[in-house]
Amino acid sequence: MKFVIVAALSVLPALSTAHCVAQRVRVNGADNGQLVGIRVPNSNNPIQNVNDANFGCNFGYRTPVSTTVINVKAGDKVGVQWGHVIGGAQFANDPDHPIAKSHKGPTIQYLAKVDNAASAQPSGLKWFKIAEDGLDGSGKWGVDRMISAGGWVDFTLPTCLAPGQYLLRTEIIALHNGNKQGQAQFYIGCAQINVSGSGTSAGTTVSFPGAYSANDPGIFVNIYNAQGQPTGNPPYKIPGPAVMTC
Ligand SMILES: *[C@@H]1O[C@H](CO)[C@@H](O)[C@H](O)[C@H]1NC(C)=O
Ligand SMILES: [Cu+2]
Repeated sequence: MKFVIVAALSVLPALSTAHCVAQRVRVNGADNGQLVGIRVPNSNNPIQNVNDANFGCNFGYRTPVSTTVINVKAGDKVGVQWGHVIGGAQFANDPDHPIAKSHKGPTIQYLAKVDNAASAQPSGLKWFKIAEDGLDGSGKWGVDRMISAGGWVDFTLPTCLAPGQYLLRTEIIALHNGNKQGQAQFYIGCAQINVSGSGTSAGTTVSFPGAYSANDPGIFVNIYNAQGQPTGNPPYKIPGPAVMTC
């Protein structure tokens, strides 16, 4: 019987440790450098409990935490780079870099207005969504596009975004085990930005933790089609509020 149990465990989806961590920010293609202007956890482990107190900006940061606040303009193209570990691939053709291909799911970006992005505490903030990339009609996920782009997820800051300092909450939800409640994997990082411009707008705000539920249709979801391919069962509903519009 012991053998049977071991065999059963071994058929759980592999690569459960092939996690990732957000670690760089670029603005209109200009890379600010590793660990600059972003709070980067020491561990690449996901959070799985949507009610975790650290669901805003993760926890256990690599020290010293960057005190840089990255200057951006409303309308700029901002990118965050993810990697399996800090520093990139561990060897040529590292299959777990920037994340294991199994980890299909959406990439999502939120902002919260703060007085000082370098020192702001993430709990109790009001977050609004500015970008998201889920499942497209060809069965490709935001994570597939992130992998194709070498770990980068680029998005455009709304042109009407009010100026000021913000925490940028960047998120990947890996859904390879999403058919089991509580097994979706949330990868979260927070960058520190200072937006200039003449906009006056924000989006509908939510709290983290609070905005997601373990049984949201975009979290507790089987992404495998009848052939067992991770191409989703469209339409896929990305969790959280609607993306801010101008
Ligand atoms: C934020 O941007 C404004 C406008 O460009 C600038 O005056 C201010 O000094 C910046 N603040 C920080 C902390 O960089
Ligand atoms: Cu993982």
